[in-house]
Amino acid sequence: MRSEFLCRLQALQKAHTELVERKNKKEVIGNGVYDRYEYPVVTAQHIPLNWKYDLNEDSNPYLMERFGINATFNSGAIKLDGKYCLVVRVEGLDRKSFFAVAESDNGIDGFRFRSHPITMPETDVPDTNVYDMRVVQHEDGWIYGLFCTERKDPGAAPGDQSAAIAQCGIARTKDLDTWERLPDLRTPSPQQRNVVLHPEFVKGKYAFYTRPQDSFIEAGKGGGIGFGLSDDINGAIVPHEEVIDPKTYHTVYEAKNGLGPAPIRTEHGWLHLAHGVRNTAAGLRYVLYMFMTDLHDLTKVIHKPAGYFMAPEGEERIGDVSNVLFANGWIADDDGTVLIYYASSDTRQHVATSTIDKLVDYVMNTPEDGLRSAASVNTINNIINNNQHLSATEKQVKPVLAETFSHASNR
Ligand code: M1P
Repeated sequence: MRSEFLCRLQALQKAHTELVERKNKKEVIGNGVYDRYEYPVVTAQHIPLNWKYDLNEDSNPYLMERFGINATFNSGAIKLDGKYCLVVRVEGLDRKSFFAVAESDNGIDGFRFRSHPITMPETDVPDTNVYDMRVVQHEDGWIYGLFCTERKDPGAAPGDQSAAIAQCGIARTKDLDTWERLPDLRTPSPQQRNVVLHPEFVKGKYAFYTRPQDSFIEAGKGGGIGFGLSDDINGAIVPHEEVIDPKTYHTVYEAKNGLGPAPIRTEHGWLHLAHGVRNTAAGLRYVLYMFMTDLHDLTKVIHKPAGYFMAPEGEERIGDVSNVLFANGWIADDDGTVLIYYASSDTRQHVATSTIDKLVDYVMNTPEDGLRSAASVNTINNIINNNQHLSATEKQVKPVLAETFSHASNR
């Protein structure tokens, strides 16, 4: 007769295998810019059983979790040796985050964690919490991981157990397994989160996108996405941060914003994905938006569609921190496909797919924010009026066969 332990183990293994091997399905129709998928790509349940359970019946007869996982989200992304790799922010029940690599053959399903989480070396000042890695293949030959390192604020009032100082940690690797930790980035700002390394040298220097910030939560006076250069990466110092994409009154990035993954070079300019935050009666709302910067002057925003690119929908709206989409990883594939790895509500990791052509079209041809209601009405009237000039045949809406949209293929 099988023991209770064995029955439970087999049930856990079956559920895990079914989850990891589940095929993902592209959602029907979409908005023409990108396609969402039915299932998240990485969840807390994807974590290998042998990370959570002591599998020895003698020491764990009830087969109970010894290290529970709360969430898997905000992943950096890179294609390496033909695999789609996510450097996932894994958060334990103990609230501490760490990094772990999950990889897949097609980028939309079948993500499996490598055998161990990343053992990230530390600087002389140990990290209390590390999270939100941006992974970039730099032209110097290294893969860099820039992430937030958080430590208790030594100046916090007695009894204040939440005041923290956030800074940008920097590490580099060739294989995502073994990492060399470099000194944290130094900038004029007392706090730094959402720092991204530009993939190319600029004027022979390392270029950083930053987020000047006064306090841990507030983005501070002025604020926005900053840009600055450093002579070196090993002991990086950005002496001057120039705000290139400011937070702006009555927009989706009026409270704060931050760059997502490293930008993608296109023939028209650098494509950027960022998150914007505004305050609501229900708390902060995080959405994703896009813009493009000049190929030669990285501080010049040349196109910026109005409003958000993606916002939380359906179950994405609910989680540990509800009403949040956050993306710090995307992969531009050789065939022009772009896999956008976005997380919802600080809980789970999703993918959406688009192409370079579609994203460039979206960024260059979507009207900009007129910053007033009257300007929005004017934009709609222009679209309606232009449609009126079309011939009757062009305007005719033909019945669409359901099958046109029903073949939910992979990518
Ligand atoms: O909870 C939403 C996000 O809040 C922070 O982002 P930001 O610094 O832009 O406010 C981060 O903690 C991020 O991890 C989190 O998803």
